[in-house]
Amino acid sequence: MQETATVQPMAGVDLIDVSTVEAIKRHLLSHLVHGVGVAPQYASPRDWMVAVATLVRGVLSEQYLETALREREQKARRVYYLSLEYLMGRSLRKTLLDIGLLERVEQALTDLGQELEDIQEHEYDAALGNGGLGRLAACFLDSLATHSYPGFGYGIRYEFGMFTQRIEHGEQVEHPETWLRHGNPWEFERPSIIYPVRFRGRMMTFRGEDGREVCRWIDTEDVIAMAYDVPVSGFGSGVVTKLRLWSARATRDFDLNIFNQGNYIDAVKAKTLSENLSKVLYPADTTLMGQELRLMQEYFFVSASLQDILARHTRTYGDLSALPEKVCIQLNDTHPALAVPEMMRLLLDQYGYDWAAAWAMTRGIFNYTNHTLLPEALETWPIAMLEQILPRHLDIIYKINYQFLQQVKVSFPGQPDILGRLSLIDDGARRVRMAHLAVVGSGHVNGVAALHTDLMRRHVFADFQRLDTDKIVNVTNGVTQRRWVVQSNPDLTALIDDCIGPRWKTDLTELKAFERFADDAGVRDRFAAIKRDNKQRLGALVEARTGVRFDPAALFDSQVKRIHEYKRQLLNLLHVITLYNRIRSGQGDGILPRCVLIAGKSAPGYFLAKQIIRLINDAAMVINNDPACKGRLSLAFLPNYNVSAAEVIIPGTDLSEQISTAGMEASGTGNMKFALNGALTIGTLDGANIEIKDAVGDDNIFIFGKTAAEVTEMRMQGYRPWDIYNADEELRQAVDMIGSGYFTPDDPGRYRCVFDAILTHGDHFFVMADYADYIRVQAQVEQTYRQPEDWTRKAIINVANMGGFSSDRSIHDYARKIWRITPLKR
Ligand code: 26V
Repeated sequence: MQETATVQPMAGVDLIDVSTVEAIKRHLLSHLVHGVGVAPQYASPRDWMVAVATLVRGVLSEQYLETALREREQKARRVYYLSLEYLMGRSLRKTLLDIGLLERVEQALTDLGQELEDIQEHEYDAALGNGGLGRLAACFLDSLATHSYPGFGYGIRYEFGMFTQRIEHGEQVEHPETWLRHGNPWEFERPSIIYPVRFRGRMMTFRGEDGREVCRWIDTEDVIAMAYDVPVSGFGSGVVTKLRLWSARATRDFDLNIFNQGNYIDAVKAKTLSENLSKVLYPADTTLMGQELRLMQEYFFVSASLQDILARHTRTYGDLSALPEKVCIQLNDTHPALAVPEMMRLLLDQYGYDWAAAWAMTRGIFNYTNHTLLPEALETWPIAMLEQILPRHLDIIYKINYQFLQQVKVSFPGQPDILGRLSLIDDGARRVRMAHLAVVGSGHVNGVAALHTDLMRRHVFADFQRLDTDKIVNVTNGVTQRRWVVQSNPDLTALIDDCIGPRWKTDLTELKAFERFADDAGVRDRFAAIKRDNKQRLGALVEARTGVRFDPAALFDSQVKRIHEYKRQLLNLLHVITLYNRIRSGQGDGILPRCVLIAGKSAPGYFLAKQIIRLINDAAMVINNDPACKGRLSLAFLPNYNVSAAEVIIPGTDLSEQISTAGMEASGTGNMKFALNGALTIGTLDGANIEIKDAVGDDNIFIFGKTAAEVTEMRMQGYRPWDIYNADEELRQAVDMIGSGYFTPDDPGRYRCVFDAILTHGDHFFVMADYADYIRVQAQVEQTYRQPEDWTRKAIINVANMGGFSSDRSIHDYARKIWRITPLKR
């Protein structure tokens, strides 16, 4: 027996020596020669990037192994984050900052004739996500590790992440993103961590020896899930969280069949088919229900993750009796909601639990976050498809539903209507409602901003709210200040450090102390100079990628996010066209010079969103080439918006556009990143904008437009966009230019569909209704920007009052309200 309980994790292992610049240089040269296989004098910037990443990965591995050991020793309760999406972006500079090696590595590289600034550009963005939901998952991993929470992420290692967007003749063209083509220096391949995942087949039910009903799922088609582990560092905590990504492999049976059946080509085809499951991220964030491959992807991911969780738990604790005490699983939207019936299946069919015990455990483990109320984005799956692909799960879902509706009957006697509304099955459409499944299977359900949670309670999930008033809770989103300020805005970081010290990096509420510097002229000057430098950098990026010149003396006005009708890039464009018309009609003399930047991807099948991109580009061509606009108005659409582009755009922006139709943007997180970097917001009372307004104060934000309640009211009263159009001269002119082909004289009908959307078809997103107020408030923006002192003062007040919008706060909220986990002890 050993004397001490603490195990020496790395006993006998030489930890990597990164304590000096000289040691780092030796490691880098060695990695080039022994790892990359290239002589240092011939190494390319990418080779250097790989050498640095490999060195850093080694340090992370040491920290990860130690973290895992502490978790095991402390028998810590852990949260597992299940998400089909992680929008990580690049990791090199971020990780160097986290582990405190940035300066030493920069110096080492400089000594070796390289610059980190250059080589970091050769890392591909890990873009395993569509937008807000995926980026939130990435921020959460950062906060978990930084605050030493026992956490673990599961996802899919898509071979093709989010597509690359090119603009050809003004139109979005999607190109596959082959981010793995040079390998991924951050991951650890785990060929021995594999699980079979089964599909199709049929069920066989019989009575076991004890008389209990036993279910067998037989004649299945199987795929293997293989793990790849990506370590995610915390800032200054020494804790590393694991992100485990599954890759689909054909089973060995395939290989055997190849030899046995003699039908070699068909066997290889089948192998390729099963490996398709982890091939590509679905690039849509609304509606693709009914795509068989997507359903299979969701189940593949869920099944592998749960098998892994149960196997690991059994290894540590002997059996599953402590599972609900030690394991908590967060469902990131309904995409992993099949985890509920899958957990039941594993407990019933593999581990031999009876229904009541299995259901009690399952309900105690899961929680579900809802990220959107848009009806078309709420997942449902055809019963017929589930029957084919996951017959056992459909069976379990029916049984869950039956028992759930029995309870509903008790709670609401004599109200048969409510049964149909609450049912997991939409009988008319013959579909399974995944959100209902997730709610019924979860202890807590949360929305992502106060308004969103309120709307959940009052509308989409109103019946569930009546059933259990404690289940639905709010956890407002947040963003990590480590990536979105420390890494991407180093000069602002230095200024804040000089004023209030460095504690805000792990406790953002400390920023409040920065507020008093709004009255310090010296700090204001420095703040303004930093913004100016960041605008210079953004201007250079815009010019390099679009050819449009952005003069840093102008107001930089940005709207960057997925292209969606509800996010209303069109409203922004109507403002730009209005300014253009004023300039054309000779009213341009007093106008405030403004550079408008729009960026974002459209789902490949979302016709109107793609037309909006094209319209922006066509309008930009006319506006930017009109001599009357020179020095007054520029419009650019930056192609291929991604995390790396955001890191340049956000610090270089003066005005942040957050102009969704009230009630439709669940939270927004870009809104938080901009305000935290000293942009002022123009926005509607939607999502987290409301909480941002409450934090920064009404004088320091530009709010306009109808409220969510007013939008609902207008919809019920019968909304008449034509009346608004007819009554507003400037609006009519701008809309007519779109509808009649002003920007595309060679193809005048091109944007008729846009005109129809905002008029003929009823303007579902209330663009007409909010136009006049938007234009009015944009004029206030101009007035304020003309008072640079005043503007900068407001910007500083914004930064200082963003303390509540760190993902650290979100994670502390989840830990306390939902997960019941505590940080690891040292
Ligand atoms: C939905 C669907 C529907 C089926 C097809 C595939 C797919 C993929 C993703 C989604 C989820 C879209 C929901 C989403 O990203 N919501 C955003 O979540 C952010 C983080 O909570 C929030 O800030 C944004 O307001 C919200 O739009």
